[in-house]
Amino acid sequence: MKKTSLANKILIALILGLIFGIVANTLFPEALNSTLSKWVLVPIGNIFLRGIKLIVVPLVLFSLIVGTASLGDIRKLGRIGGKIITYYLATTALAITIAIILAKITNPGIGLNLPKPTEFKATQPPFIMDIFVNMVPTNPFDSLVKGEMLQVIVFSILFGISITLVGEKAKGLLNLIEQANEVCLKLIGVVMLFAPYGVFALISNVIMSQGIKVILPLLKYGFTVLFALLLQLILVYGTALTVIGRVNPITFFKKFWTVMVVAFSTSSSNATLPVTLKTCEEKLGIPESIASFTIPLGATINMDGTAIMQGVATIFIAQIFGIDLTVKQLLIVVLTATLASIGTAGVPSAGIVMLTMVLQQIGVPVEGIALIIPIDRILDMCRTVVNVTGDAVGTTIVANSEKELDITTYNTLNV
Ligand code: DAS
Repeated sequence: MKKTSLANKILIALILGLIFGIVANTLFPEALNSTLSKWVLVPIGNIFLRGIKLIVVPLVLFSLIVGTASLGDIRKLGRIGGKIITYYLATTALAITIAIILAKITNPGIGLNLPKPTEFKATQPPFIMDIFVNMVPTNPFDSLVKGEMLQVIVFSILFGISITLVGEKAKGLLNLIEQANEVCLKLIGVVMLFAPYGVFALISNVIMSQGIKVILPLLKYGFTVLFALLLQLILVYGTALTVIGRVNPITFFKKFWTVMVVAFSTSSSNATLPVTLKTCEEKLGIPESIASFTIPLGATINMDGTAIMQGVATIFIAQIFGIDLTVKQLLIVVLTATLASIGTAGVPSAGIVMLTMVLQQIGVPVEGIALIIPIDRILDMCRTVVNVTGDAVGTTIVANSEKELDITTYNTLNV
């Protein structure tokens, strides 16, 4: 009998998880659900999440050093860095614009009219410029231990550049790091064997605990976000792959959907990073030297899905407090949400934390966030899919623009 591929096992686990979650939420007594969740689903889900997270820091460190060093000359690094950062900023700004236009059409918050709170009890979000200043680590070992991804990225890129500048004398060190990177990639495969169980546990636990009922009152807000995410996925990425990347977008999504399932079930770009890298290099024909530079960078600074949520949430919360945002305030939302998505960590619900920064910049009561938190878990799963997909789309486009995309591998479906 043909062995079921891991991808199919993950899809089956996703479907079974959704069904089990709905059945449990509808038919099982609350006591049974909480026991199941506490003793079975949460532990299994957390083991899977921790399993993939344990690889993230060493993988980003080694893959970025290898990626930066193997790009060869600094000029090429600058060229690729320039291309990918331009793409990331452009698609994020486009994502927020789509989100704001859609939210102004659906007006999700009109009619709820809550009284404006007297004072803000906002958690103090980081000052925008601090995000850029703090990117440079004072102690890379401390950043590695704490898993501060932006700082790990900056250190890895600078270290990789330095290896290139040292040249032949650092060849042995580079080989060692390349071997460590290979081991990390193999370790992903080992951990991913547990993925079907982890995906089942994560999905069924969220649906079992949140259920469909919690979504109803916020349906309009939720569907506006979901529709904007869908537009970004199909319209923006489909067009970018076809027109700029000059590759078949259908092929891309046929090969990338397992990564999207992992992103959906983990709600974490960081946790999905190992699978994104492996898929880009083995299925999409993207050279390691490019993917290991652009994917970790994107997982941390490129979050189109998060920017969409922040755009729609800002309009929604302003409307529920009867605040009509001016065009100037909307432009500030575009800029702030772009920067906020750069500073958002690739972990569950990080986008909500940074949303406080966007709301404060335009004087909208932060308390409104409490309304959207109940359905944010489900939306987080969906926006993480867009975050991760945007990274891989940009990487595919840049690889092809550098004439380094292995188009045969890309076009071969059963790779
Ligand atoms: N869950 C985050 C991620 O990993 C995004 C977010 O919270 O908005 O991409």
